[in-house]
Amino acid sequence: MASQKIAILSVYDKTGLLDLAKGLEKQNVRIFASGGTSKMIREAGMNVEDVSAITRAPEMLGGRVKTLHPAVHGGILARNLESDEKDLADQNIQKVDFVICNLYPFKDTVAKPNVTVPEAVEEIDIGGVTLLRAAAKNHSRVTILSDPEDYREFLSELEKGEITETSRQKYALKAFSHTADYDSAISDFFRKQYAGNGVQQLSLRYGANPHQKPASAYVKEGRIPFTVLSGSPGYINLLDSLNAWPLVKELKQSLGLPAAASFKHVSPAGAAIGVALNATERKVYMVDDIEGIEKSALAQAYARARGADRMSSFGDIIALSDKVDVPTAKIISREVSDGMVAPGYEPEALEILKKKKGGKYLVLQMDESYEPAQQEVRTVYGVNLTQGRNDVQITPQGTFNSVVEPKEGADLTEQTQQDLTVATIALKYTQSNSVCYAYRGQVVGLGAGQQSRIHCTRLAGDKADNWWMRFHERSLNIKWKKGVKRPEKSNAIDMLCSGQVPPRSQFEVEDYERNFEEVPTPFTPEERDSWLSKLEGVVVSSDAFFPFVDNVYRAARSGVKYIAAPTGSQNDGAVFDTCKKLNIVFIEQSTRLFHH
Ligand code: 93A
Repeated sequence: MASQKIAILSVYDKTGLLDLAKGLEKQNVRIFASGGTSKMIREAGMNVEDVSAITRAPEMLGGRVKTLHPAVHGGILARNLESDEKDLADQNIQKVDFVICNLYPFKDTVAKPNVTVPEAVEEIDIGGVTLLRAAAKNHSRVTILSDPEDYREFLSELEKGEITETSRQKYALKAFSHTADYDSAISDFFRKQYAGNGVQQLSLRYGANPHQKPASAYVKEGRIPFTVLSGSPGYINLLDSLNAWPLVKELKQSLGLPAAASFKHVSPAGAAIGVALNATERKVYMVDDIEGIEKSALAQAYARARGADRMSSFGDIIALSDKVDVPTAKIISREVSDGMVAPGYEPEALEILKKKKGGKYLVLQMDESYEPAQQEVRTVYGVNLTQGRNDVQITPQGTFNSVVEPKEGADLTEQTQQDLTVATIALKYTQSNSVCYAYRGQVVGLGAGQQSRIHCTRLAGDKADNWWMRFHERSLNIKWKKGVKRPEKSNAIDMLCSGQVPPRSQFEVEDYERNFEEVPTPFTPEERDSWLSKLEGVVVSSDAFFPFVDNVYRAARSGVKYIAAPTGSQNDGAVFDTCKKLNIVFIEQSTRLFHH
């Protein structure tokens, strides 16, 4: 006759326990159980022995040691090996076949308001986790049940004789997941208690919206890679900062010049490297009065990044690749902005920034040496999604040397490769679909987050056009009323340059016209066309292939002479032919760069 099977039961949640015990008893399984579990079974009139009958030691330390004993774990962990059998025989230990265990309610306890560390500590299950792990480890022989939902299925299999290998595997996986989840709840609790705010975790006021509470940022190991020097970051501030920082870091690495980005809603409004500004650019970007700007490549990079689309940059998060100097801080100090991230700050620059927004301006210092983990994880609607990080490097020569059209004699200058690099690195951190126009080391038009590619190409192209209309003499020589603020100026210039004038309603007219000493004449379609035709040498990059030739037509309207995009569309041939007809160089950029 086969030897009697043995089960160890130790459950906090006693749901279904008596039915399970009844089923085990019916199958002639010998039941051992820890204190409370055995009491419940015994009081229901069934046969049960205390675990102490195996350990020959009483439960002690007020229950902290119940099942932690070699007699228990030897019986669970033993394999069907001669040497293991001998060890068990020498110690007079019997093999355990089934372990049924669920853990102290640590999560529920710490979810209670004002829970103390001692209260939480008492709910850290040690013996139960050990039972689960030991039995799950030895699942080739032992069955581990950690979920009362599984009792019924287990019993019906047992009635038929054996627990199948597939079931044992399934239960083992469940047990391992249970302990992993349990441990992460414990480390989560202690991270909040002991790591100190801002070290390994940071409490946030709320998530994407004020009703999304609680919210925090944390890393599982080590330190958060930034320090809060001023203000307190919000959830979206961090989404922006943690996308904007790698963008400027990579621009600097690839192009060797200081770089800047201006982010809003997790896409760049602008991004640029520190190419020297000419006098007109300084005026258009509203930085012509900044002392020392010509000596600071970083300040010029930010002036360009902010200058691309001043409307979209309103309330931005700024990322800078280099230590922030005074000219850069001065530009930032008078713009409407939410916060910034940079690897360092000159003391005087930091003083200027700390005064912004009545001391509430967010200033983050990034740890330059920080390298994120290779694997990214996020949760969407309760489901974890993981992927390898997008660590592809975009470099001028490495990425943009494969000219598809024209077949011969394409003129790919260093400037072109540089601008393509700026556009493409910007796309790498832009919500898809995305298309970017760049010129002289900066983004001049970016279309983000559109479901249709042509809409990205149009949006970005229209932005590039507006940007270029700002260089028109009429825009440059606007006579402002005294006291008109910078955002109001940006708004009025945008109205004029994007063809929104003359305004329609009387209210709108009044609102618009009160900005000017002398109201500028709206641009006629002919004036627009004539000025736009003067823009040349713009580059375009796309985060994925162009499915239709309309994208090429649209790009060509904004002075585009170079397009870089992945290939693979059924329409590739037509796209190349259209480029050829319009005298546009098509460069294959072989990596798709969707970003979400
Ligand atoms: O405090 S413990 O970590 N020490 C132990 O040795 C131990 N063994 C099982 N808690 C221990 N358990 C847990 O006790 C089980 O995980 C289960 O949640 C609970 C069942 O206790 P009782 O049978 O006394 O109700």
